[in-house]
Amino acid sequence: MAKINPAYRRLTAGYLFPEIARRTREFQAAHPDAAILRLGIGDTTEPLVPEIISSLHTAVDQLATRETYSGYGDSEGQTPLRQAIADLYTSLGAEVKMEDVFVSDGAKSDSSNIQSIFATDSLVAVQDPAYPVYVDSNVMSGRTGTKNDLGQYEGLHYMPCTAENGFFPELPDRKVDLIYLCSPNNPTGAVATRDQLTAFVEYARKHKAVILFDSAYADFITDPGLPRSIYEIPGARECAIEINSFSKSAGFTGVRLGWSIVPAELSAEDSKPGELHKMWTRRQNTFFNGASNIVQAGGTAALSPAGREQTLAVVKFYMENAAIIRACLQERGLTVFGGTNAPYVWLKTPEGIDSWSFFDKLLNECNVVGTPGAGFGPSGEGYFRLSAFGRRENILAATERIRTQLVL
Ligand code: PGU
Repeated sequence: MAKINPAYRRLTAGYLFPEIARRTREFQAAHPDAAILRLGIGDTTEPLVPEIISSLHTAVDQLATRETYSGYGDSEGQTPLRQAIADLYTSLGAEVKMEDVFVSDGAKSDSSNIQSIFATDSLVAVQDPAYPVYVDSNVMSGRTGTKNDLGQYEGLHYMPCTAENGFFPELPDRKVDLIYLCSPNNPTGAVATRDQLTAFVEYARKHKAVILFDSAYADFITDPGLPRSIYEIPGARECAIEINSFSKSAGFTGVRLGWSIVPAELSAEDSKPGELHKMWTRRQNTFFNGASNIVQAGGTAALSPAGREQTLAVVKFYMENAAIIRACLQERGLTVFGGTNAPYVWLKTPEGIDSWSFFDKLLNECNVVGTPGAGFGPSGEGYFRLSAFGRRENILAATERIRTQLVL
């Protein structure tokens, strides 16, 4: 007799973005003439750059002849791509070796799968609000109890990120085992400073905790003084795994490619350096047959000098969108965070309006979709996220409607 995994029953709601899509569809059905503009999910809209397109074409053509055809590759990824990723870190002054790099089909899979190499009774710390995958995947893995009245899953350590602390958490006041950090942050747009990351690295080394550092938006940092990788911090190779993606920086949200860095020196309380690296290798070799060879060629091209120049120009374009959104909201007298080193603008909802009510209000009055802060955790209540990844004409139309139609 088959029995279900009871941990899934502890999830209190569907995954955030399909839920938003569902509510948007309902609204559209009720208002067929409404021209809805989507600034909800952080999904790229600009085409792939020429350098990537040409490498994808070449990789497809190579599959057309017996001489150049290739089948299964190493599940860790192709050597030229792993080397290009390691070189990217070298250019930041961070030490990452080709062997530390594990290519994947995206940061979402890695950020949820990585916990499988840690004990089920690990105490997991999460920023609140956070990318919902960190919490939901730990709930599904049985690391939590049910949700309490505060909207927190029992058994997780929530680290509030609020306007008061500049959206970067205090160090845990107790011993935790795994710490998810995301910088530039989804959803708040805040970027951790070198000192803030140093404090977490020191905490992790002292308590033998492991930091799971999601840097999916690193390329959106415009301030040269801010760290783009946890490995810019001395000692991080002993205590941190970094996860990154081609989704946002190269427009691969539909193409699918990401990576994780699991350094040889990394260790946990009960392991020697090297063991976690071996375990992740074993896990990926068993569960994953590698990212598509076509896509890996595209990723390697994205990291070539011409590829970087072209993709960073698109990143700059999205950041101009963020500036347009920020300016409009400020003009309307709203309190705005983020959007300067991250593609998300995080606004405080007007007094007395919770984040799901603001979702309805913006949809009704402006036909604009955003993401309610509460969807990212209880401390996201009273906030709202707008994505800068839209097409320019849609960003301009959405901001025009916010300027003229949003009743404040
Ligand atoms: N990590 C962070 C911090 C993210 O915000 C996202 C996407 C990912 C990882 C996913 O990266 P992939 O490499 O594409 O797997 N966040 C988007 C999309 C929502 C989702 O469910 O992934 C967002 O709107 O928050």
